[in-house]
Amino acid sequence: MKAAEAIIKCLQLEGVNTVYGYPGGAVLPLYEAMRKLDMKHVLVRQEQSAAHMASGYGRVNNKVGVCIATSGPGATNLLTGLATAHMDSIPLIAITGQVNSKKIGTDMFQEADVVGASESFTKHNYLVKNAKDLPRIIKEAFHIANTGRKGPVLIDIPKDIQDEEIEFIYPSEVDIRGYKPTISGHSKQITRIVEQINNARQPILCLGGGISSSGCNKELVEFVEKAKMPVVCTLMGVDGFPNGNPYFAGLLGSHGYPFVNKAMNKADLIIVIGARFADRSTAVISDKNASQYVIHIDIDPAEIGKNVKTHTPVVGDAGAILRQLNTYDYTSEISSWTGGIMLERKRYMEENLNREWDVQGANPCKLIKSISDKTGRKAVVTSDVGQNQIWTAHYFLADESRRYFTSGGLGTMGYSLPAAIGARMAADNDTTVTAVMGEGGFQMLMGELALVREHDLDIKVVIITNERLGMVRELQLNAYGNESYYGIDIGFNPDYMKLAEAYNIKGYLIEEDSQIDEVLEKAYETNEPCLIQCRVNPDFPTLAHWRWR
Ligand SMILES: Cc1ncc(C[n+]2csc(CCOP(=O)(O)OP(=O)(O)O)c2C)c(N)n1
Repeated sequence: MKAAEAIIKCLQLEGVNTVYGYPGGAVLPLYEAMRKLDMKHVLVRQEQSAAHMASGYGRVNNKVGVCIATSGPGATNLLTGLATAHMDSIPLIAITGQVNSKKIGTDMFQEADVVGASESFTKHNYLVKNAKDLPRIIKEAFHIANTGRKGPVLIDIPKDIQDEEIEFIYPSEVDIRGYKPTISGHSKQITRIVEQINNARQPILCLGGGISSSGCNKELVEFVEKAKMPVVCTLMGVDGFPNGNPYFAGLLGSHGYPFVNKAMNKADLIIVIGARFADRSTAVISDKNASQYVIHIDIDPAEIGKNVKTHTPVVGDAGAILRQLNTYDYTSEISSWTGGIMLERKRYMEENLNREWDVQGANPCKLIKSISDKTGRKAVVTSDVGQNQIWTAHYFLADESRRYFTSGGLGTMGYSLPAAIGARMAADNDTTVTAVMGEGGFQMLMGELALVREHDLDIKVVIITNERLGMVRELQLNAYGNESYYGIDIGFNPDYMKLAEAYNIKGYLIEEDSQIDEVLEKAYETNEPCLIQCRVNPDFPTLAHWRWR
């Protein structure tokens, strides 16, 4: 069998039925193999989107999405998408074509050292030198991408190698020397955690994306209901724990709730699970009290203690460790601490939603809260980067895991629409998919709107427009004072209603709060895609609460 056919066969044996890609000369044999072997190919409009779509596709059901690009510019376009997935530990497989193996290093047409370039953006990468290694490499790639700390794996395959004939044998097992992720927590560390919880007066549990990645939401709820401690989350952990649960306090960090950051300062015990605990989560937590005890649980030992001093490091899978913790009883008396934080949450949410802003136009917080109320439990929301991301993280209530997708670590504008397309293709029909973004992020990869109609995807595309790069404007205001704006005006916006029409999807415009419910009613009553533009005043802030300190 041709090596190219063997590659597609391997993907099929891994359960892959859709790949996101863009063809070119260096992947011609692969495309011919896809045609022959009936692999569904989704033609994206820019390779970066292929990686974001594979990410959204994989995130809904805990699968591994696959993206494909040709050599040179195709592969370099893919890199931002890979870096985005890498920062957020999202498993995916990227296959790139490469120039003929004998020509590598000659600066041949469309040659780029993508293995070198992607080194720091992938969990692992391969340059295939021998066609007969391909089945083993693909088996390994899936294993590496989806185990331990998950992440993208790139396989760069010269065109002549794709054309070779090989005997097809797909290995049933993988054995990679030096790669054996630790799953269970060390028993002594587990008993230390239990002791610490029982001695704590003001504990907090902080969740990151590792919870969804491990698929341990049930174990987590059981643990929290036993230990009765308040739960906070990073941006990647928003959908790790039911947002309606009485122990859920919400988002921490630079864009989090002020009462959560205050509680983090006061806590005598912080247990971090499946989070990098990086600057966006910790930078605003000032005057950490000296007696604060930190336990950091993560599958990647390199993350533990990297940013914050850790007293008890625990390496392992979040689910396995929670199962261990659930075998104990918890006796600490913390109900007034937990109750106090929950009361603050209630007050904060009510105050913010009912607050009269002294700016005209639609209130983006109300818009997102209404989308959340309207779509109920089986909803996936993707958000882009900027103010829209923060409004969504605050007011979209995720009740189940794998519901809120955003680019947390790299903060890649343009993520939302392609991720929603991938998510829509993988989600079941009961799940609504909504993509929220600003006009800056939308215009970065807006060509993908074509796929919404082309594939008849029921996605509600929500663009919150303020004729500015809103988040940067707000940062400039906070850093340099009033009216010190520069380089953030979007001097021309297309007519979004006509744009929707051009793509043959329905367009709705929201200009004030009173239109929100009516538009959402129409948008969600059918299974048809639509584009909703919500005009927001550029003075509407996300970061006002930074000044709480
Ligand atoms: C690819 C990329 N370029 C630049 C940035 C820096 N950046 C962060 S937020 C932001 C503004 C986003 O504006 P818009 O998409 O209109 O959303 P808004 O903040 O108004 O909701 C920019 C430019 C980024 N995160 N990603």
